[in-house]
Amino acid sequence: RVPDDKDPLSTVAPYACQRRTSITHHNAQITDALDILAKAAAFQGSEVRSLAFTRAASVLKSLPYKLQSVEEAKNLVWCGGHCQAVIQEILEDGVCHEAEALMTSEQYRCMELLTGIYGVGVRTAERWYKEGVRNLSDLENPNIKLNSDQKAGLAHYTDLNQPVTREDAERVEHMVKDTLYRFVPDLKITMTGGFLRGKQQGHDVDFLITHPDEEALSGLLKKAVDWINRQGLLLYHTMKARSHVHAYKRSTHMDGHETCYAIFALPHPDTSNSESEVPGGDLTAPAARAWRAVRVDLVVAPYNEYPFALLGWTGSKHFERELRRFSWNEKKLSLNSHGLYDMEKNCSIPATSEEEIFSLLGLQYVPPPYRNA
Ligand code: 8DG
Ligand code: MN
Ligand code: MN
Repeated sequence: RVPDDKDPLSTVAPYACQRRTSITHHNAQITDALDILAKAAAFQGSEVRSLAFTRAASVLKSLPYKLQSVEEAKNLVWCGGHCQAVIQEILEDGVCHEAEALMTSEQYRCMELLTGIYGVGVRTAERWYKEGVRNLSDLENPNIKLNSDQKAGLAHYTDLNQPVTREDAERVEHMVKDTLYRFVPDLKITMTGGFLRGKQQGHDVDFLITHPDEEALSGLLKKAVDWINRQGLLLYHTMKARSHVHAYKRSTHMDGHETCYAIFALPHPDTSNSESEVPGGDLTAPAARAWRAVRVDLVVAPYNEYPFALLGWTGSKHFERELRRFSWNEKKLSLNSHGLYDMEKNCSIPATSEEEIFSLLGLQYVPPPYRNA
């Protein structure tokens, strides 16, 4: 069926980066179920099926009204038969039995538990599941080898699975800025990720750091991390050095920016004093401690790559994926967190703001609060 201008449904564009998607929307019950189906498919290693559910959920998150019948969904992009069945079931019964069954299945429960450990991805979790791991205590088995990320993730499991509130994030921001400005007072520091999109809570706090003078950035992360460590507030970190990323690496969200993936001990607001001791793990009951563990990502980008890094680190992950897919499929341009490349002319296209990048792609600017695809 050919969409026409009067059809409100025809306004749903096929790429998430062509749509506005707020945090709150009108079809949460349906998208919650689709998000579970997407996650379960990913847990089963079916990336393609997972993406299909994610796309359907994303379309419904951008709808400006509540779906009243499954008929209305038949005109929507990415809402195929399976998605329509989910919609119908929820509209009729108020629940999606498939999602309910998946969520209570042992595999889903274990995969959720294990991928909740910092440093554990789907593949590792799946291997452990096949080896019989069902609980965190099963990881004490000497046959299970944990890398250092995973050991830290396990040591701080409870705290890291406790949502980071906006108040927490603001206190982390204070700590990060206070530290970084000691070394370079006129740095540009932006909190990115979910909090920039207006989320009230997140799983970590992301920061992007830049300065027009490249010299000001050199060695900065190491100095900052050393300082935080001397305050007794660094629980764990790994540094990723700056690396060259090829323009054709557009299919991944990994980039070559210098990055510190850290776990900070964030002192509680009322108890923060320089004497608060930071032990090695979070085995003490959270209430008895004067701090909580928080995951923090610190990213350093050269000034000319800053708009691309900002666009790349603001998310959501699905919005990013769709931006790259749109750039490549519709414009034959390769977009990543370093720049925009014309592969045919073999040249990079500079930009000084996010607005300019959208405009170069022929897209309407989408402000961060509408990137919750
Ligand atoms: P949350 O933490 O509140 O749960 O949500 P989020 O802030 O949206 O998720 P995130 O996992 O912190 O990721 C934020 C954005 O950063 C997301 O769009 C993906 C992107 N991102 C990573 N790792 C990397 C990376 O190594 N390189 C690049 N370019 N982007 C990355 O998460
Ligand atoms: Mn984040
Ligand atoms: Mn992050």
